[in-house]
Amino acid sequence: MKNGRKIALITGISGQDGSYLAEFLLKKDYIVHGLIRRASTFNIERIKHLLNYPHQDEKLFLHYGDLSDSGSINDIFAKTEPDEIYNLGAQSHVRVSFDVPEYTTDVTGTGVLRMLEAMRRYASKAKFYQASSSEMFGKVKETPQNELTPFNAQSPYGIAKVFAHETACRYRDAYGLFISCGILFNHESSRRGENFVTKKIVQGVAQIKAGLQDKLYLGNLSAKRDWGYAPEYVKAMWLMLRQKKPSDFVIATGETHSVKEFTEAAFKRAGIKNYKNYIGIDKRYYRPNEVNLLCGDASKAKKVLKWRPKTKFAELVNIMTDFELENLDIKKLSELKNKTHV
Ligand code: NAP
Ligand code: F7E
Repeated sequence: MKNGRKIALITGISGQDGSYLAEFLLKKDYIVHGLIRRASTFNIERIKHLLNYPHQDEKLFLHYGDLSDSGSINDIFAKTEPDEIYNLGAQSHVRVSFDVPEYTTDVTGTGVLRMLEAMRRYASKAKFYQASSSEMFGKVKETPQNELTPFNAQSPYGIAKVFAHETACRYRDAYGLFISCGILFNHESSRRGENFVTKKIVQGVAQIKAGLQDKLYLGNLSAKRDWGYAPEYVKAMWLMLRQKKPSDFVIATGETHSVKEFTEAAFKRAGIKNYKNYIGIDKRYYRPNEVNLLCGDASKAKKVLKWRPKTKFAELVNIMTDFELENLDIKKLSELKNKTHV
């Protein structure tokens, strides 16, 4: 606490969730510290509007660090003295985790151990949120999946998240630390990274609508996901840290839809008929192991956190498609046209 204000530390602040969470906490008058990593281009597009947050000083601070570097993590903990830690940083792309498995394991898995060790040393009274994932369920053992469903991860990313999740739970038990894990199912928004399927589809639709692209190339259209709306999911993270006791919570809509359904709905929203004419299949986008079906049961979150998903599939597709159509930036779209997606 500083001058009666809570202090939050967010890793992954430059990502989709980190940007919404920073916004949410700043509105609640938190002092927010974010860990960013050095890149050849300054990568704070999603949070730059928060750097001059209105009529406040001492609101948002960014620090260079890396989840693969324990020295930088320890320094940030010691310097910022957080009350709440939101560990959202990760190499978060499942397909890419097959290409860089060791790196993904280091950042998405061992990175969490580094964060927990820093907490134990410098912030043992703080509350910690770990970004766990429905990818831990992998080839699912039951449907819908809840907090007790056994894990069966299928990718280096999923396996790293299982390691992170189990480590977080054991640190909670062993050291009596306040650590809660949110097992979040897919959640999307206009700020979603461009190489995740929903964003790729709506951007492709906008380009086709603008006549800049003939076809949208995708991978496995039959995979099914439980897609929710990211701004609602970051509120659930905060609610988890408001509880008397730490625990784990599934956050999901309880609906599952295929990639094909998402694609069809997005084309329809843009007023493009016969969407199949514009779709191509490219095997490059298939994964060595696929997770075919995810569908979450968020009953515990509904009961304990009083959290409910408001935005369901159809509205989510509309929000994302409308955003792309309204923000048609011809120059950017032309650049995108030549970009390789995964
Ligand atoms: P995202 O948009 O990919 O953001 C990932 C963040 O992690 C970015 O800020 C990224 O920084 C940072 N990061 C990557 N490597 C790092 C490293 N070595 N050290 C420090 N920071 C690093 O992911 P998201 O969708 O917001 O997801 C947030 C978290 O929730 C992730 O842990 C993800 O695995 C998990 N999750 C996401 C979903 C989902 O559907 N979105 C579902 C379940 C769990 P740069 O900007 O520099 O790349
Ligand atoms: O793939 C299929 C693909 O990359 C969804 C991350 O946030 O959610 C996300 O992981 C599905 C898969 O997300 C393409 O095979 C078809 O079945 O959008 P995605 P994801 O792998 O579900 C979980 C919960 C996380 O934790 C992760 O961090 O779509 N698919 N065609 C495609 N996927 C991509 N990326 N590109 C395609 O062209």
